[in-house]
Amino acid sequence: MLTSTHWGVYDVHVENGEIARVTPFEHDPDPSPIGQSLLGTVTGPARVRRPAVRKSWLERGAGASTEKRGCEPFVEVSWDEALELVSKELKRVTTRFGNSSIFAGSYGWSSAGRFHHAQSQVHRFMNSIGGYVAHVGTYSLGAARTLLPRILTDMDAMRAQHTPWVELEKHCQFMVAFGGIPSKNAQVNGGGASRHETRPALKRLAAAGVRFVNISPLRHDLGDAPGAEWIPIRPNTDAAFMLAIAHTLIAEGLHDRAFLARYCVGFDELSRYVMGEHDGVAKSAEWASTICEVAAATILTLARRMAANRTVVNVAWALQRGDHGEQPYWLGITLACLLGQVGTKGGGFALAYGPVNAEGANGSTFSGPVLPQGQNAVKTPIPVARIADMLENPGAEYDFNGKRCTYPDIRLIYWAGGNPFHHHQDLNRFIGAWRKPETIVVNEQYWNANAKMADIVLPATTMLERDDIGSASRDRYMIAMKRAIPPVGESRDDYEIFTALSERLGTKETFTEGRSSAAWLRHLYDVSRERAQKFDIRLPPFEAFWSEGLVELPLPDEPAVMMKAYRDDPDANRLPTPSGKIEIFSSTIHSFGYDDCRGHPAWYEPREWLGSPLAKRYPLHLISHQPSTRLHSQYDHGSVSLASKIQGREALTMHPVDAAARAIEAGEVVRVYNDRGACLAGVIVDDAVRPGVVVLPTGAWYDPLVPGEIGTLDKHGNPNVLTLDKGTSKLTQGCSAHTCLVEVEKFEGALPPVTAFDLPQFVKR
Ligand SMILES: Nc1nc2c(c(=O)[nH]1)N[C@H]1C(S)=C(S)[C@@H](COP(=O)(O)OP(=O)(O)OC[C@H]3O[C@@H](n4cnc5c(=O)[nH]c(N)nc54)[C@H](O)[C@@H]3O)O[C@H]1N2
Ligand SMILES: Nc1nc2c(c(=O)[nH]1)N[C@H]1C(S)=C(S)[C@@H](COP(=O)(O)OP(=O)(O)OC[C@H]3O[C@@H](n4cnc5c(=O)[nH]c(N)nc54)[C@H](O)[C@@H]3O)O[C@H]1N2
Ligand SMILES: [Mo]
Repeated sequence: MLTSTHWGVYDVHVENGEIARVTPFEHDPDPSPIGQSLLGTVTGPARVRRPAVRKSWLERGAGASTEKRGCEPFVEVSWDEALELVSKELKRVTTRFGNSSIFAGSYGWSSAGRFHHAQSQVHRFMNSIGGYVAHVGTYSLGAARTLLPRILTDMDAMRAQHTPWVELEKHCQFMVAFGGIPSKNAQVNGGGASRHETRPALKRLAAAGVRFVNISPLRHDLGDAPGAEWIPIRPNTDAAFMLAIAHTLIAEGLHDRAFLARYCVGFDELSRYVMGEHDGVAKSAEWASTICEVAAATILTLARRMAANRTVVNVAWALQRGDHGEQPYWLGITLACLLGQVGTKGGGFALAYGPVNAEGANGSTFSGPVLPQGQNAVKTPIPVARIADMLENPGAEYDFNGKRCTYPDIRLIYWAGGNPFHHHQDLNRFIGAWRKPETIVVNEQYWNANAKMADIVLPATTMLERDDIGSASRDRYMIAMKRAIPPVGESRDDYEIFTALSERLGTKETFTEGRSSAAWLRHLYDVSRERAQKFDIRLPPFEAFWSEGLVELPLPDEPAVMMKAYRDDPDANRLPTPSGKIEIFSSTIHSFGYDDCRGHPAWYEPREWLGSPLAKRYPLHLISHQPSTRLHSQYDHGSVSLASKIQGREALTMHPVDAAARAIEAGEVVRVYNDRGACLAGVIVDDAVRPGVVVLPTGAWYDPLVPGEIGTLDKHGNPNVLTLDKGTSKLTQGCSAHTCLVEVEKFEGALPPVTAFDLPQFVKR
């Protein structure tokens, strides 16, 4: 039976009602091992099996002892009782405070199946009962999604144009990759990754003579491109590095004046800044070398090579997930404009190859079923990563993308398909903010911190327990995901849960439109089948698709070339910016008057970085990047993730010099700390990371020494007890996770056991 996950398609073999084996999809040239983590987890002990309610909430109702979230026992209840409690509470809150007091932005990746996509389900449900406070943007692309439409085009429109590997192989000569092209990340793709292409492609490109440069604190970020050169830049200083390349190109007359004049606005403003006419500081290679700790000669040589070759400037999403994350994105595009190769096969910019499998895949931009979410009557969404600000400051004003906005007053939170105790920064601050709402309801599959920190937990099925369709833009196969096993425990599909709640709230017809899940699946398929015709794709009828188990989508007639249409005819294909051109200077952004994001890209010191005074106390920059052994927190309790732990803790990589200076040896457990918090981690010593930088992947399930307490030690290695919770700028308010300084010391004393995967305490009423 095929199933699709965000990290690949697998054949799931069931024997005696148990998952016996998981084998890779036969058409996948480079399957991800993460699929093996389904074994033993889906039917394992960490599943939420019955509805459960936090004891004080059950006894005393909404708002009872919210400081006890995370440390109090749960009482298991029947579905009938749980649904009655939740529906009554929704009625109370909406009647008394209005729908704008419900936060159900519910950010998160959920599962790959498109109908049972939990985030879509909860949004649809909330819209059907009068709306909710939503989120805009993502943790992935917070700065980019808001910036790009102002200077280039919509992020998704741009993403769909990425020149595929097959073309780069023929035309690209030089790949300059900021943040590398980490194939650990390309294991993943939202909605599915049926054919993993990135790792084999990097090898083919290298064999075809493409030279790679990895500008990153971590050598492994281009570990799969044979012969890649490594420039170990100081984290969060890429904007300075890029400005110095611009300076070199301009000073040496290597920039393409004709391209800049025809396709861009604002070169003169940028040039004045770069040459130091504003502030008397030329943004030269010499200038950048002290900020980035990269030799000036290295920057000069790189700039000249970029001009002499057919060059792609690739900027990993990670670079905009830091304070002032707009700047390296704006500058990456600007560098490609200076080189004048935007719109050519094999040149220009990419944003980015590496984060997911889709970029570089030569696939159709068609994607299959989407559950319609309806209309939201509440018009006060927040930028997704500003949740703690919102909870702490109801009624407060903040800047966002040219507007003054006001935080709503949240009384109830409903989450399905995401894990804020995985994804949000500064978890100790967040735990305090999380105490503000009167009620927190989650639909969860596993007893992770998301479930343990809630008041009411409703057990949700996994993709192996329901029928669904897996599909993603530029992915080659659409997958019929057939139920492999019955629901575990008393778990129910999110759709069933919301149907039952709607029934109690009198909105069932609006939510279900009279369809069962089977009817929805067929309906959504039929709608997408019709839409496919616009892409010249003929999909088989539903029955044929379902019995075949998959459908292969045809390749596009012509592979995409990033920005080619614009290059070919900039008048007929004006960009959706005010000037219709690429905006190196944006008069709109300039008009907002923000001190942290002016009208042209520039260097701003991040809140904390290795060049800041804080580095005296916390001399190590923490990179909390995506984990290679799982998707975020999903399947951290699976075999693949567990095998990578050291003494049960998440592995932290540090440079031999930094380890020796602290008398730390590989395999030991350390305490990683700063003013915001502390966690334990197991140590890997490796010179693949730059001195002064430590790397601790995200996703270890939050595991407090004293549950529920603010500031307690995390025993397991969740980097978000350390990270900075600050908007990237007033313009974009994205997440700044990669901006974080820490210190590391050997952990002395008795090692507390990891309890992250244990069940909470249950008591009888
Ligand atoms: N420090 C740091 N933090 C980061 C980042 C970083 O780089 N550094 N990256 C950020 C980024 S880019 C992202 S996208 C976020 C990711 O953050 P999330 O998307 O919130 O992380 P996941 O672990 O994927 O959370 C999915 C949750 O949904 C549950 N789930 C899965 N399927 C279903 C389902 O069908 N129904 C229900 N009800 N639940 C389901 C899972 O059990 C899990 O708890 O993290 C962000 N956080
Ligand atoms: N296996 C796996 N793959 C995933 C995910 C997962 O959880 N697991 N999550 C997916 C998601 S939701 C997303 S959004 C994408 C994210 O994709 P990215 O945002 O690109 O991923 P990261 O792993 O955070 O960062 C990539 C690399 O950037 C480097 N880096 C960090 N900060 C800096 C900096 O300041 N300068 C430079 N030059 N380099 C820096 C780090 O060394 C890091 O390894 O990944 C996706 N892919
Ligand atoms: Mo993401």
